[in-house]
Amino acid sequence: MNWEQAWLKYEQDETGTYASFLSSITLKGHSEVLDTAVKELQLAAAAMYGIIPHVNESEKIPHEGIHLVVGDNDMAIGTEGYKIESYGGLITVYGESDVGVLYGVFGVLRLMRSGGIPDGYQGVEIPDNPLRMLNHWDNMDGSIERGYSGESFFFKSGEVIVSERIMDYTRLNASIGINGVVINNVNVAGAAIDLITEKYREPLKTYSDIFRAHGIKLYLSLDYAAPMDIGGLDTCDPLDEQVITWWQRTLDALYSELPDMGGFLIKADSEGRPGPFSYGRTHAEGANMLGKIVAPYGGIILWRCFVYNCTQDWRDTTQDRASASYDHFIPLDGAFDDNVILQIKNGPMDFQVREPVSPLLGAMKATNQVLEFQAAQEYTGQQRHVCYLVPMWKEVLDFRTHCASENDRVRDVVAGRTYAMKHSGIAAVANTGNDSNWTGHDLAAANYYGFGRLIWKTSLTSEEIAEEWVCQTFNREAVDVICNMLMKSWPAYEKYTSPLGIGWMVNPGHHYGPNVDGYEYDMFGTYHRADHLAMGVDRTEAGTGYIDQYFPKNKRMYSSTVTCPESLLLFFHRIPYSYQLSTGKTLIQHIYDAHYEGVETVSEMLEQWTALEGTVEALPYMRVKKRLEHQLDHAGLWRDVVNSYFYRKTLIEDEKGRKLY
Ligand code: BDP
Repeated sequence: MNWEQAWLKYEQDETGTYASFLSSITLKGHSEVLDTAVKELQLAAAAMYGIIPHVNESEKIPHEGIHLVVGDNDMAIGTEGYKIESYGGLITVYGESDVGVLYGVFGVLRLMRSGGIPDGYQGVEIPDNPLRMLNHWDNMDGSIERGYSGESFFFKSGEVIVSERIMDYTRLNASIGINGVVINNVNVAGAAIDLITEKYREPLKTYSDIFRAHGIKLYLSLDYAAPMDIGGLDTCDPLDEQVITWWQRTLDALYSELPDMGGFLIKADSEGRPGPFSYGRTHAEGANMLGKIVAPYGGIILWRCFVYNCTQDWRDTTQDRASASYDHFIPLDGAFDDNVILQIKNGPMDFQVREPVSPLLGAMKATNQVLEFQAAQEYTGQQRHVCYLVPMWKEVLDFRTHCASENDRVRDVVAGRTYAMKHSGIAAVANTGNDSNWTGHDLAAANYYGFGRLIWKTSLTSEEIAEEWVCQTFNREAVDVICNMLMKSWPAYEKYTSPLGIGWMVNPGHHYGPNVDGYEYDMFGTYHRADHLAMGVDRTEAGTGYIDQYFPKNKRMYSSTVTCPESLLLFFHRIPYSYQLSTGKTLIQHIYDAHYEGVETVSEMLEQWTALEGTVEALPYMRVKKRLEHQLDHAGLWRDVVNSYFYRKTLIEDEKGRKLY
């Protein structure tokens, strides 16, 4: 094995603090999940203290060591929750189920290596979100759509890979509470269309077995046109009997061998994907057809709401791509079956560095909803720039939708606290690959770790999550510096890229690096609409009317330039360059200054990192240093391109007399 164990590398602990606890494990009964829990403790004991714990099978309460207890406790902690208690020489982990105990074991190991477990410690953890999922955009040729960490570790040259890395990956997921994984790209193409056929059954069974032993369910992305692409039919109309029979036969066969598959993720009728629309059917008709087939197996259908007409706002400034999801799905509220869940991106556009919260979240009162984040940094530096996304995700989760008088934050909606939803939760587009450090940039693993921890417990702060991660990945001496770098990385990225919520300004296609007009004069565009006087998109009632999609309080807030949060000013309004912001600066001066400040922060980050030489292991130290050097250079390019662009548009000089090109 030449890859690294990310935050699960259990390092030697010379203090010996937990050696006696890890020297004996007591439990009664067996299950594959409990075996996983014991194995993890054994791994930790060996690496941290060089000991092989004694495993006792007993009903009696031991005096020391670690005691794993399934079932027997008087607290309502749900099927995935756990309780940890530490008294004298004994740490007890209770769970109502074996999965709860496994999460508890990871909880114990995390505490041992970050905050500590003092005598008398008692802690109860119950996950906030029922579905906690990763979506991989991995293709069967081994490439990853929007992947910035090497190739896939699931697929290679049309085959499903079964390697030790799958085991390590699964452990990483279980340690942060992930309970569902979609392994293939939602833009299903090539060999992936066959994943549901007999051909790939064996390796998928192996995946499913490994996942099951870690409390995780396997999901696949489906090609909605599969009845045509592999079934030999000439339609994929969801109401056509032959189509229904084909799906029934195919999915029955799949479930007969993979009985605990979680279900399927589908992107239909968007970005060139076929779907029910093509046959004049609704999304509900399209999704429910599949829902009914998988329901007897306890399966679910995750139906993505990333649906828009790519060319709708071209040559028509009253049209607005941001409105698309809401327009499509609101009329269908209540029409989806119980086991169908709509998966909604956090913003109305597409994972920009700053977007308002999608107005769909909270607006559907009778539809299961899952929120979708993107850990892969497609528009946020592609894992060559540091951009710690947990603070962004927290802002989304904390947003008050005003869909109800209480419990109306996004985090309430997706946890199922606002409306009675049968299924809900959070998914993220994964940021992993086969690079030895998993995420390309070593610091991007904070987004992988942070995603899991945050959706498990949305009240954790970004700083707490960062600190835990640094303690387990690097070491305590590096905590302050690395946390500080992480915490300033998203604001810095925002400053040196596109201003005040307008987004985009990237090179089309690969989406890396500045290109202010890249998507401007384009029929698949997303527009800043800058001319020599003003920029931004008027989304008020006088403009595209998008703000109507929010509940009244938010609509009012966004409709006025005074109450609209400044960070989103250009998303909602068209603003003259001379407009004065709350800081007293004009819009144009803000653009100039913010771009300098952002680059300045990156330069500080590079200095901070350089000072860690010797504190952080040499290999990651060098890798991160190289990427920070690139980031500094590239941030400078962003600054100069954006500032010069607006200087030439406006011919307004920078008050500070800095060079413009
Ligand atoms: C965009 C990506 C594109 C994906 C699409 C999606 O650029 O590669 O196909 O999202 O979410 O961000 O399906």
